[in-house]
This record gives sequence, structure tokens and C-alpha cells, in this order.
Amino acid sequence: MINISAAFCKAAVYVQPVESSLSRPEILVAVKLWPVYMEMLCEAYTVHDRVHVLDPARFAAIAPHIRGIAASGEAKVPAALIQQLPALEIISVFGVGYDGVDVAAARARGVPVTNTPDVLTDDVADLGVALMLSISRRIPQADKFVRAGLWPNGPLPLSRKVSGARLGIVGLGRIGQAIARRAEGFGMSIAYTTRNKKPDCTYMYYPNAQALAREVDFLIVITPGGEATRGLIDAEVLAALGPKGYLINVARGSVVDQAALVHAVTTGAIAGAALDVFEDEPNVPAELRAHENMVLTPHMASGTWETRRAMAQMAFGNLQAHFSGKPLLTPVP
Ligand code: NAP
Ligand code: 8YV
Repeated sequence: MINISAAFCKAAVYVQPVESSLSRPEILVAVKLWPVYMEMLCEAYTVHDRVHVLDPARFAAIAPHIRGIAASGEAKVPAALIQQLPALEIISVFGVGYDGVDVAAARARGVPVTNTPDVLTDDVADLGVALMLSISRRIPQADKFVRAGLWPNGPLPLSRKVSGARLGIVGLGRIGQAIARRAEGFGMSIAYTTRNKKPDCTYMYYPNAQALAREVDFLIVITPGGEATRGLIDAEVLAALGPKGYLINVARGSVVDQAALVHAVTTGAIAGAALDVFEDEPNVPAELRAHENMVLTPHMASGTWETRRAMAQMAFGNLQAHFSGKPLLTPVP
């Protein structure tokens, strides 16, 4: 069991005591990481916490010694950073999505990239379904209504039924399938789109998001991010979803054209949206924050103690495997 000191949790930047950092592999932490994971890293490695952005002069001095990068699903590890690290051997992502890492640049240097698949699937699927229920049954609005003492004045307006409705899933991978299994419990009819039709899947397949959106009440997006999916959910897809349709995004903000989404919710082109991810996190446009028919969460789909611990063990395990010459646990394909 790891003990996290209060000082450590509060620290804006972690500075490792010198005596605990001698002759260990040096790791660059690319983004603010969960304190429990940071403690694990600090027990095994010499850790440089975000030095490349916070202290460029010091970074220039330590860059030649960096052998590993600890990143997260949100972290940016561009080619320019990889090129500055001549001794780099591994990039370990604390997250399943690795769209922030320039994998091609890493590969070109022979640097493997690892991620944390499967262990977060249940949590992300749970939140996807929770968001679908929240936006349709107006749970946050109902909570505000009761707290504000408005109940005695009359009932809350009626909401929209989920059980038996039509669900479209954009991206039927590990998490998409887990969402579908949960939706079966609600008696929903399930359809999906992916680039490759799944041969043994009984759900209705549509060749693209627009064709799928036309046929469903709820559209849940759960693809990878990155250039290949940028703006996949655009104005045409939202128009196809229609004024009674709801969009739920638990993938990446980049997958949805945010300007088109703002326009669609403000003009009533769709009924509403529930979003865990945004184009420029943690900044959320005022138009989205102000709108009544929105449920917004701060990129928290994998954010339970149980899952974050499992992710930390896997991300740390990949670094440990690499530095002890063992096969990596979960290299990205
Ligand atoms: P996965 O098993 O690799 O599944 C990805 C799915 O997306 C596959 O079915 C893939 O099928 C499909 N896909 C890829 N490109 C597509 C496109 N252009 N159009 C339609 N479908 C496409 O990954 P996963 O474990 O389910 O995770 C999915 C993503 O969820 C992650 O990459 C990450 O971005 C996001 N995520 C978010 C959170 C959060 O906190 N909100 C947490 C975890 C994960 P084809 O290859 O056949 O197209
Ligand atoms: C986390 C994620 O937010 O797994 C992913 O792709 O986006 C999330 O699980 C993240 O990596 C923790 O910072």
C-alpha cells in the first residue's frame, strides 16, 4: 500500500528528493499525473515532472538522459519532443487512447508505445450509459430543481424514455461493445458504425455515422481520437440525428466538430448532448456551458479509484517490464 503525503498531493510540481533519485532510469512526466501513480514512478525512477514545459533551460540539460516518457490519454507527445530525447526507449501512456502521442515518430526511432486497454472498459461504458440517462431523464436539471426549492411550485417537465429506444454506437471496439451489452439490458435496439463491419456481430451495421444517426434516438461516440477521426461527427451527422436525437461523446473532443455542435444545440437541430470530452480541455465554450440541454463532465469516464489503480499498475508495469528486459504488457498495435 502506498502512502501519499498531503504535501505531495497538493504540490503543483513534484520535486524528487536528490538522495532517492541516483542511478535510476530517468523518466519525463509529460502531463500532470495522478499522485498515486506519481508515487509509484518516484519509488522506481528519477522523475522529471513536466520540465519540458515548466523549465526549458533545465530540460535542455536533462534531455540527453531521459529514457522513458510517462504520458496520459490527454498528454501531448509530439515528434518535436521525441526528437529532443536521444536516449528515449519507451513511452508509457496511462490511458487507452494514445492519440496525443506521435506514434509514427516514436516507431521511426524504434521507441515502443504502451497503453492501458481493458482495465477501464467497464468504467467508460458505465459513464457513457450514465450520460445517456442523465441527458434524457434530465437528472442534473432535476437535482437543481429540488435543491432550488422549486418542487412545491409544480412538477418538473416530463423527459424522454430510454428503455426500448434506438441506440447508435460510433466505434464498436472494447468500450463500444461494453456499452452495447449494457444497452441490451435496457431493451434498446442497437446499431453501429465502424470502418470494418464486424463479421459475427448481430447489431445492425451502417457504413458511416450519418447513415447511423438518421436511424437512432441516441448516438454514442466511442472511437479513438487523432487525425483519422477529427470532425467525424459534423453538421451533417447532427442534422441526421435530428431535433429529437441526443449525442453522447465519451471518445475525444476532436471527434465532434464542436462549433457545429454548439450551432446544433442552440438552434434545436438536435435535442441535446452529453459530453465527457472537449476540443480544448479543460476549456469548455460558454455556449455549451450555458445551454440547458447539455450534461457536461470533466473527462472523468475512467475516474474511479479502482480503475485508476489498475491503470497505474499497468502503465507502471510496462515501464518496469521494459527496464528489466521483459516483454511489454500492452504495446499499442
Ligand atoms: P478500441 O477497442 O480500439 O475500439 C475503437 C473502435 O473505434 C473500433 O471499433 C474501431 O473499428 C472504431 N473506429 C476507429 N476509427 C473509426 C472511424 N473512423 N469511424 C468509425 N469507427 C472507427 O478502443 P477502446 O478501448 O474501445 O477505446 C476507444 C476510445 O475511447 C479510446 O481510443 C479513447 O479515445 C476513448 N476513451 C475515452 C475515455 C474518457 O475518459 N472519456 C476513456 C477511455 C477511452 P474499426 O477499426 O473497424 O473502424
Ligand atoms: C483518462 C482516457 O482520462 O484512457 C483514455 O484514453 O482518456 C482516460 O482514461 C486518462 O488517460 C487519465 O488521465
